[in-house]
Amino acid sequence: MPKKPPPGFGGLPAEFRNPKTAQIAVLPIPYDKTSTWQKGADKGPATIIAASANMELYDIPTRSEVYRRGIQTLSPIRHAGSPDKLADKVQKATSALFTAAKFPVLLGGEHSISIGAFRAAAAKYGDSLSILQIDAHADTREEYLGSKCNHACVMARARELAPITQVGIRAIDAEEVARLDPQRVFYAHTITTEPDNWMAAAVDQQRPNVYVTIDLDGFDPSLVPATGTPEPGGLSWNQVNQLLEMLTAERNVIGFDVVELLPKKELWASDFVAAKLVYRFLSTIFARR
Ligand SMILES: [Mn+2]
Repeated sequence: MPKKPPPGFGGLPAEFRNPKTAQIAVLPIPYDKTSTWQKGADKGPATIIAASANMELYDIPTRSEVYRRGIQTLSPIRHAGSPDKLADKVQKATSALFTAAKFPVLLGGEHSISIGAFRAAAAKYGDSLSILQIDAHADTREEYLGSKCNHACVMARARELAPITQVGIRAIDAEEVARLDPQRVFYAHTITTEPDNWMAAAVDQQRPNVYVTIDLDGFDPSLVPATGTPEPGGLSWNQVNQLLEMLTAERNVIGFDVVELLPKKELWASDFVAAKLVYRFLSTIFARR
């Protein structure tokens, strides 16, 4: 029998996933209720965690081993009801992590899982908070299919709490365009044709504390094809990493989520991109602490 990797993100030995000492907490939220095209995002968290057991734990750019800070993996939030009720549960769980001084990493699930985390972050950081989104879709519909917490409304809920910055956007409804702040949207087509000064502009407009929400469809589908609503013309691995490095150098990142992986067995590279993204971002953040 092949040896089974230890449970939890990173496949870490017990001493590095000890809940008593871990500085980082991974919260899986296998929720897929409001997605409108392909289903299966509820398989995302377990798939990312399984892929993460195959990563090298030394991060080359930061020359660090962030797992030594301790990464605990919490029991998943399992919820089959409305996204509105889910937001309450996620808010409570995220607030508890802030109170325990643990750095929260939420794994979706579809994008509606982020709403509770935005609320917890806003409750803790108030006017010093901004929210940075990487995504193909603006997700700024006021209401969709009868809910204000549908995945298509996530960033409309976010901007009620804090200023938002949207990066990689390339799918939007005309009604959403009319209501957004053009200074705070970095469309994918401008990112890919202009030099990298867009990154400094995106970072400059952040408040001191930043929550980051990463929808994996923000990447180009040639890199991450396993999402429910793929859109061509997305960001590259290096662009996303550069942006997150610049952000981390200039601002305090207080938590993040990675959402919308829709695992397909034959597209396993997507699973690994998601796992490595989580680990790289953690390495970047904690190398400065
Ligand atoms: Mn999204």
